[in-house]
Amino acid sequence: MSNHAPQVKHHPYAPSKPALDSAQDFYDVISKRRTVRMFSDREVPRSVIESVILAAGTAPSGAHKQPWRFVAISNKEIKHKIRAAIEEVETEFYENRASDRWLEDLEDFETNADKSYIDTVPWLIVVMALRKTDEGDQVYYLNESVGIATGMLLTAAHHAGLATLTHTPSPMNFLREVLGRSENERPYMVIPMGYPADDCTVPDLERKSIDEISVFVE
Ligand code: IYR
Repeated sequence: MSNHAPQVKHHPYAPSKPALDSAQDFYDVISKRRTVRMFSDREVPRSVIESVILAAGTAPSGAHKQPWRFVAISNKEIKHKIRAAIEEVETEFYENRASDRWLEDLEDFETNADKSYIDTVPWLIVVMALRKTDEGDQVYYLNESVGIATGMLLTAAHHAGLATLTHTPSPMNFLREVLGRSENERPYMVIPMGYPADDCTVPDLERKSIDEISVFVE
């Protein structure tokens, strides 16, 4: 197969409102995204998850190698297996590996090694970074590419009214084994995806202002 893609006419996306209105509308939507740790067991159809994954798969990637795979798990036994394995590494983290400083930084989030929400949430998406493409091609900017795709996955889920949690148990190579994936797939992030629990609470956090997060050079 030749890698040489012919050029075709680009059809730019044109929002129905002027740029400022569109930008503000989207900010209104995305600013409601919160990382949650309390999920409902309300079902989410596979078709919704497929659309969210397709959206993530539109991310740009180095040389368009699309070096990602999204493993979507709803199987209760497999989720439970993953919960048990994650709780094991997290127990080690909280008891031995984390510095006092790190634990102090986590206090606001009231996190601990109990990951029972994995049993409750309808879907667990394990994002895999591909060291090579399925055709054996070299990939480029792997972390950047998969990071962008993961951000788009979170955004697409939020847009569909679903909540997520970005979870990075460490180490997480055990996931490859539990899921029967090849050596070529490096577990990158674990993302519980579903509706928040009715009584879900989140930390009262503030986000940085435009002046703090930007510098304009005009
Ligand atoms: N991985 C652990 C700890 C943890 C670390 C960070 I940095 C967070 O923002 C949240 C949690 C856990 O999942 O509990």
